[in-house]
Amino acid sequence: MCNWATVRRSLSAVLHEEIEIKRMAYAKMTAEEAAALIKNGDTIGLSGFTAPGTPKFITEAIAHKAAKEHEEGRPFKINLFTGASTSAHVDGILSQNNAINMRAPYQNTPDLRKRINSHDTHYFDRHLSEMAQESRYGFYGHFDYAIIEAADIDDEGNILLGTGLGNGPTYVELADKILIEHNTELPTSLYGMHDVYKPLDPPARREIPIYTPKDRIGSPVLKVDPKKIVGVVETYSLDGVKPFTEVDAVSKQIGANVVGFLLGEYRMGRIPKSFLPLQSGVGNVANAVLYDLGESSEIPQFMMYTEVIQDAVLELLKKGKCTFASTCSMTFSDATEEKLFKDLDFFHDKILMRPAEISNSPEVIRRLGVIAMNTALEADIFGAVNSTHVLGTKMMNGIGGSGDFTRNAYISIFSCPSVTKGGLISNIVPMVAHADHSEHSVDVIITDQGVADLRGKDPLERAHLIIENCANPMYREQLRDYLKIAKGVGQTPHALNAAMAFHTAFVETGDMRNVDFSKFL
Ligand code: 0RQ
Repeated sequence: MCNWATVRRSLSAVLHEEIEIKRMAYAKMTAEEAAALIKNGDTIGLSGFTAPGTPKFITEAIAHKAAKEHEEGRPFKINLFTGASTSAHVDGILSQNNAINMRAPYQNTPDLRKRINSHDTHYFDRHLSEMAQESRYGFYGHFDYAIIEAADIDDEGNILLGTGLGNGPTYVELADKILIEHNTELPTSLYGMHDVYKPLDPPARREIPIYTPKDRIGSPVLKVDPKKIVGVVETYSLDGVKPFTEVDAVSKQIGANVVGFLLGEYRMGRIPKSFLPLQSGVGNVANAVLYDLGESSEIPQFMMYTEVIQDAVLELLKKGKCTFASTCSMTFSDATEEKLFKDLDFFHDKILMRPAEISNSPEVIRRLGVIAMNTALEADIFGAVNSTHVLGTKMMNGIGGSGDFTRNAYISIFSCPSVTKGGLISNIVPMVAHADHSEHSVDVIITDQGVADLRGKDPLERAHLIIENCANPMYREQLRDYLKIAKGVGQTPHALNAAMAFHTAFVETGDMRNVDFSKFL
């Protein structure tokens, strides 16, 4: 058994020589030396969730190694498993060098997106809550290495993690060998902000004992077998997350509509007086919604049970509007990350980082009554949502955690602009070209035009609400025409030969407004 008091003492002594001496127990190496250990075909699991907590230097060195191997005519690709998306230091540079054979469960970099869509890289996007346990079940084969970013490590294999956890706890258990990136930019006073917990697997699985977002159930450090650690690379870097762009008018309007909807629910008593924990996806709209919630004097203090907290949340915590955030990662821009580190004493007991299978646990999400707010690429008139495939075929990012939260939330909200590309694309379509979230899981659709509350509505009622409240006026007539073509056949009327007419109009003419339903009448 580990003595946490001793661990805490040794971790907080990082500035003293004592811990430096202890760390000598592990082989110190450069990122290049670490990369030299990696062989073609190796399977690697990384710590982290989005850029935070994700290694940055060894992966770059692996990319350079791949480039050299390719130049010399030898194959070199790795299989790469993470918690979620990574960064230019991982998916970006590895994809530029065509060094990824298999990738899961989520990504968001343009270079990797290209490799996936051109079949250079195999990719499967998985519900993020499932990745760790499925790796443990052996679904994804043998893990050769885990690469973990650490704020500190002691000689007993107790790792103080960085600003994101992901599936690190599972990957260190499964991998033959562990490489550590010891990032000295990360303050050791992060100690106490992690809650590392791994559930037992079936048939031994018990409840995950989280009853409020604040509940701590695991360990403040990740305990690994020190004999597996084959090298420690000293690094120094912030996470490199870009700041948000100025919120545009459309995002502002969506944010206002989301807040208006939540306020209405609150006034009607359908959200309890003490409010409910919020989950918010990533991106500008999600950030705008949170800022707006912070501005509303009627919305009471709330907590978050989410997978990612962005810049807005730090401000809400500072103001006291958000009182606690349970998350998998602190996806802050560098400027906000610096603010956090400077004021860590204040934020220390207000943020808890958990592994992805806990931050995204369907069991906990359902128990806590989380209100989920995610972004759609497109939604159809009956309420199905496409989050992943542009025009039904091209992978954008992946399902990420949106499915974990949507399916299990107290209320599941999807928002998106009513049109994209200056109106060439309607984000409300007759039938989604790829379905990630069915109408059974989606409760509310919100665009800049308005709100469609789908709860308790039958399919035709939903269609009318979505067309009249959420579709852009420039597309409403065509959507009404589509319903006429469908002629009320069946409970969920579709004209199967015309269901993709919006998408085909875009593919053929570059503008969905050119949809011509006359041939179907
Ligand atoms: O294209 O890059 O060429 O400008 O898609 O669209 O409006 O910038 O939206 O960045 O908020 O991302 C669903 C992708 C939205 C994201 C998605 C084009 C549009 C633009 C991006 P450009 P925006 P956002 C938490 C939960 C799944 C995972 C998830 C996502 C680009 O939110 O990946 O929710 N979600 N995880 O022009 C064709 C349409 C389009 C379209 C937009 N209908 N057809 N192109 N675009 N709508 C996070 C984690 O899980 C970690």
